[in-house]
Amino acid sequence: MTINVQPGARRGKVLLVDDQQANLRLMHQILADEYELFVATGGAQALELCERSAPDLVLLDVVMPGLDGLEVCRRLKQSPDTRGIAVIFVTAGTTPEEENACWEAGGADFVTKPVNPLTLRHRVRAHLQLKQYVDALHALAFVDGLTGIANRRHLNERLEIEWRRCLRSGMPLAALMIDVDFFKRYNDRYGHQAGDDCLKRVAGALSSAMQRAGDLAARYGGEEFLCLLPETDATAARALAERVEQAVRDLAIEHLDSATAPVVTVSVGVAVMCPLQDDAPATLLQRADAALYQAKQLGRGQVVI
Ligand code: GH3
Ligand code: MG
Ligand code: MG
Ligand code: MG
Repeated sequence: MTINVQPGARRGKVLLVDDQQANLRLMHQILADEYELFVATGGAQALELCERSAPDLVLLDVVMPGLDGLEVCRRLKQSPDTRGIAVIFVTAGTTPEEENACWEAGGADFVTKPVNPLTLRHRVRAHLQLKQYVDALHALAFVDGLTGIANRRHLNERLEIEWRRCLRSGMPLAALMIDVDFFKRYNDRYGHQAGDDCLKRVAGALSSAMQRAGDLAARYGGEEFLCLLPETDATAARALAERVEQAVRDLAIEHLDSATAPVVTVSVGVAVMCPLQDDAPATLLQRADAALYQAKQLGRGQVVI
């Protein structure tokens, strides 16, 4: 995630959704000079574009055949990946009930048809600016300042969400607790600045090793990292842990004071649980931490599950 607190610095991405070509053309004319535009003629296509193109804002028709605008908005607000997209309804329905349905579905605002070009421009501008501020705050609150990956607060939030999801589905949830080996010696020999650079590169290697959109790599604290892997069984979790361990080795960051290898290595503790009603999410992390302790005891630079 990029931190961008300067409103207007980036061209906003706006998705136009309407089943009537004439409406799409009109909105396109009004906004094309200011924004990067995407167009969908139905609800299903709109959802697909939201996932693929990650627009900042959607101008959403309410009445459409198939998936209508209200349902599209509800689905966008349900998914963590698309929840942050601002939705402005563009609607001919102006009764209190119709307006209320737009708010209830999760809309940020609405514009009435026939569209007044200036109103549309100003509403879009205002909501995009608001979204840039929200994104910037989100980045400050949920991203680790040194490495740029998720921080512990972000991890804890996602852990709660994924835990509940797995509780409902009965699927396993896996966690990798990762700790850099002999990192105190690394700092002592190469300096704190080099230590920081090393942590950034390790974080980059972890992020790259994550394969699925739902996987999360986070800085847990100091030189410890945690990867959360939803719907992942022990076999897959072990495979990923081995890959992570190798990926850090392959960075080939010199560490002549390490007792495992002349390069920076990590120890990885793996835990996999099918959440039950009586367990708490923290149990998963405790088990991963216990496995990590074992990996350290066994000589470091290895995976224990
Ligand atoms: P082990 O193999 O048992 O994990 O040994 P270790 O030396 O890695 O573990 P220990 O917990 O003794 O030391 C962790 C070190 O990590 C000490 C601390 O100064 C360093 N550290 C923690 N956070 C940062 C950071 O943000 N930047 C730098 N450069 N060093 C950090
Ligand atoms: Mg329509
Ligand atoms: Mg440690
Ligand atoms: Mg360590």
